[in-house]
Amino acid sequence: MVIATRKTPASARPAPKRSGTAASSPKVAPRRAASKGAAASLSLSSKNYSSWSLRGWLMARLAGLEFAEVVVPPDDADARKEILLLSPSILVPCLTHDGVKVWDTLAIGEYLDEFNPGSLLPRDRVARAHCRALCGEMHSGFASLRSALPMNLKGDFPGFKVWARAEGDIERIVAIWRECLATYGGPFLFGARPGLADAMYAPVVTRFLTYHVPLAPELAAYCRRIVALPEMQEWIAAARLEPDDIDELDMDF
Ligand SMILES: N[C@@H](CCC(=O)N[C@@H](CS)C(=O)NCC(=O)O)C(=O)O
Repeated sequence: MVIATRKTPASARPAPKRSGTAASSPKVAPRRAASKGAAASLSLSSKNYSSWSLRGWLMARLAGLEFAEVVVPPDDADARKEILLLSPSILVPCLTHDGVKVWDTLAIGEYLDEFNPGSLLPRDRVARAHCRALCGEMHSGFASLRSALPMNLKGDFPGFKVWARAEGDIERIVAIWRECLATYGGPFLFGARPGLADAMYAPVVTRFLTYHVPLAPELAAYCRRIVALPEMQEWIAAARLEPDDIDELDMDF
């Protein structure tokens, strides 16, 4: 079996500079947590198309976990099957760390926040409940947006006509982002540093950019801020290197 693994040595990279108040906040958990000596791996599929892979990967990076990527090759059916079977859900992402296997992206996010407390979830109980609620909303909802505007980082579709049903999803997401930025003061959804909510909504950000969804200036600025994160730049650069002729995958993007 061919498993493409790539180590992402968090400790070997310089701590990313954050914009706005992010770099100056002293009261947050260090982004680069010690890996506690435990080997970790995260299964992923296409970086161009797989929104769940992006969410899980971004969470792991934001939590400072050192991990190897186990990439599902699009063109090798046997290897693909074998990697997907590493996860009880037969889906990516699936995190393996310190004798623990965690699948399903939201569970991975919760696990990572326990690994590095405060790295992904707000420390305040009320804000944490709010964060969990809107991450849950992303996890279980917005089906119209997901099917009408699939993630495609290499795509660029100016003038794209958004299906009416997806408009409702977009309005709700705009309301969520507005409320978060107003309540917690930005520049990220829950304040100074990007966290679980930003990771959950990151593939929505890229969809809005890919399909040129018109946004108010402060929300367009939020989208630019997310794609400017060094982690996002790294992911997008890798997506651009993927072959163009990946067959349309039968998955929930
Ligand atoms: N609810 C799951 C959804 C995961 C999911 O749908 N993953 C897709 C990729 S985006 C998948 O693994 N599809 C199977 C495949 O790649 O063949 C989660 O939160 O992780």
